[in-house]
Amino acid sequence: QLSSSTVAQCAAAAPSVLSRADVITDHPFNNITDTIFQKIGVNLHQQPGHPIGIIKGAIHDYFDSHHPTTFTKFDDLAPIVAATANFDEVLVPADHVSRSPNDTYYVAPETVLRCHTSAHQAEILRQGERAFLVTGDVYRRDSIDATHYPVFHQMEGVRVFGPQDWQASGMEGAQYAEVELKRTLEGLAQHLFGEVEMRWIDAYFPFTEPSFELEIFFKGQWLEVLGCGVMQQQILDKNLGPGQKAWAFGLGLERLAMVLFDIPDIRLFWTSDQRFLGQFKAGNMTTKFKSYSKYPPCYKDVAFWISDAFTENNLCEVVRDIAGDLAEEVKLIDDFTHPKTGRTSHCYRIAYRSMERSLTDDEVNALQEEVRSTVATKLNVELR
Ligand code: FA5
Ligand code: MG
Repeated sequence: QLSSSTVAQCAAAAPSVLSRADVITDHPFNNITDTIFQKIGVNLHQQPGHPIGIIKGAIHDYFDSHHPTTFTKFDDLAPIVAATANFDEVLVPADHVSRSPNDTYYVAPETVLRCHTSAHQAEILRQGERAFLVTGDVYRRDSIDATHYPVFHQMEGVRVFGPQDWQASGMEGAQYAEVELKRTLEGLAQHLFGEVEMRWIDAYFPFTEPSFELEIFFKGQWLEVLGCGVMQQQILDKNLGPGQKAWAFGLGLERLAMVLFDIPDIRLFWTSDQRFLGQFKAGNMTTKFKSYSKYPPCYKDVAFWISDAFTENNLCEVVRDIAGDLAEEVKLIDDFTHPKTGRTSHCYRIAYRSMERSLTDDEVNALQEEVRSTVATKLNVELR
């Protein structure tokens, strides 16, 4: 038995050095860019003074001090996983959109950058763990804005119950798990935020039933911070044995940190600027981030006739690979279908902004030119 403060190591612990050639190959299925490769191994969640590390620590504290069960903690599992672990073992249907290379980063057809920490549920259940927390970096091809980033951090929690747990309560096992899940997560939200407005939304995940999302009211809108539910029986039966019930949750650490510390833009987590990092201290939950001078954004539009194969995620990837964190937002501002030809034109507005300095016109124009020419050659669209 590991003590609750020990972070469990496991056979799949991340190698300290991954070479570019391990991740970016010329396999036709490979869709990993250098921008993404450079994030692997940074492990913000392992830096105790970084907001992501501070949040992880606070959640660990909550489970250590407010929950009767001892949760085994994993935070060093390699982000490159078998596609079967990421999808099949958590019952993601064969035709589910998340499997598409438009949404997920593939190293090869059988290997992906995990798109959620749920990729580790089955393997850890097979090791016989009944209560565990897994923290790690996860990767998704996604849109670009203040709350979405292609690399972010999740924490997965799983808690298994046996009949002795629910029989005394007079509830069915599944109901007991649901009640205990919501109590645990509401308690967590209160531990992190004190009084905060929150609401439960019905949701769908292939690996839980029923499923829920928790939203927190932040800067005038509801922000989804986690997904959870009662684990599908099949996953438990197969990996742990029959007769048990369990809950599981997966929460977004950036989203929680943004609410807790008042961090306005998800890109800030990746900066090395001491004006950001210097504001946070290990164990300190009461920091409110003070924006340093915000440099002005620069907007550039690009319009083109799309083809059937066009996707917004592919466009965002092109922009991100060229502009990196200088790309603040990519937004569709016009969508027009020509009445005669039936062709569709999209116009996107790209906001360029640095969190660290003023961008020059020349610099932004050069980025935009490169975006335009890459869009034209790589995305098979016709510029207007
Ligand atoms: C999942 O990833 C499920 N695996 C969660 C889960 C686990 C459900 C166990 C049930 C049982 P979802 O895609 O909604 O669900 O992501 C979970 C959380 O990650 C979100 O609530 C949000 O807080 C965060 N998140 C999702 N996409 C992004 C993104 N692009 N950038 C930052 N945070 C994100
Ligand atoms: Mg969701």
